[in-house]
Amino acid sequence: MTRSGVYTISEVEALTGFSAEVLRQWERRYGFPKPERTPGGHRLYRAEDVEALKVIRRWLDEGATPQAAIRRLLSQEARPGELPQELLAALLAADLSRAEALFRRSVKLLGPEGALRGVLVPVLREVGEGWHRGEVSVAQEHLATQFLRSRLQELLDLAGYPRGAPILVTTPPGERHELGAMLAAYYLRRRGFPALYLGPDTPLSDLEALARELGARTVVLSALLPDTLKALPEGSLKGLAPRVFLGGQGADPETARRLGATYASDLEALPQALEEEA
Ligand code: B12
Repeated sequence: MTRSGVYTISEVEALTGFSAEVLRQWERRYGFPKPERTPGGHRLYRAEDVEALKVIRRWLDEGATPQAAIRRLLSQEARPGELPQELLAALLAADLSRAEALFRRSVKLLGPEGALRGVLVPVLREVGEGWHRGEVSVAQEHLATQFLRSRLQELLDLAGYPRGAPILVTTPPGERHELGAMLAAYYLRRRGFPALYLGPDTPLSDLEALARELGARTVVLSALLPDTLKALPEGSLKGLAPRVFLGGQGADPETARRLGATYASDLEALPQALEEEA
């Protein structure tokens, strides 16, 4: 196994007995199994794919055709439109194996970015809003956020780490909402930028020192709470690195300007903004 829970095609061959040729053919014909790709284009399979292939093997041994077995496997799973709702229900019921299967299916059907945008972020918002309204307990919120955070971290790890001077990604001091920063790091990595996610709530003096030490030319900050930004003195983001981008629902162009950063309006446009500023 290359990394935790991730397998190369030859490892999947060894574990399931299906040849690489068969695996690629099924992927083309049936869209299953649908591995992630490394930036170099190599297939990376998940533990769930290996488990599903073992189930398929059993059904083939019992006389099913590959097409029928794969159809049967896929039909047992939730439909795309139901995924956020089903995942939310699984998380609130603390059924993590179902939650895991639903998230995998989201990635399979929608691709990693589609699953993040269309499933992970809406579910996270719903859980958090439920918590803010007092309908979801602190324990349920923690479990769900932790689960979703780990899935995002996993995708971030799978996206690989391109070479070059790192781009430091974090949240401003006092800001504990970290999923926006993790998403920003993910979008950058997927597009070949060496984004390094530091975790949330980094003191500005430490951030500046680290940027200098690592030769980072860019810092990206995600802010959800406008008040944490209001508390910062004028120009306080300016010296962190040659280029500092500020985004997230707590940020706006005026505040970014006051603090000495460039406002980034959305994640899709962030990689382009970085290239333009370079
Ligand atoms: C989950 C959550 C939490 C979790 C966070 C867990 C974690 N590890 O991150 C917990 C429970 C800990 C929490 C705590 C609090 N929360 Co809260 N939380 C949320 C919730 C539900 C979702 C936030 C989230 O992670 N979203 C996922 C991100 C990815 O989505 P997003 O923010 O929409 O991001 C999009 C864009 O903004 C953009 N983006 C984000 N970052 C960046 C960066 C760049 C560079 C770019 C280009 C774009 C970009 O892209 C994203 C995708 O479209 C929001 C509700 C909401 N409506 O957002 C409240 C919310 C943010 N929380 C809020 C509050 C008040 C708090 C607390 C103060 C509550 C309290 N009394 O303790 C604390 C503060 C903690 C702190 N000091 O930071 C308020 C903020 C209100 C405000 N405007 O000030 C909100 C809006 C809830 C509400 N309706 O009142 N929260």
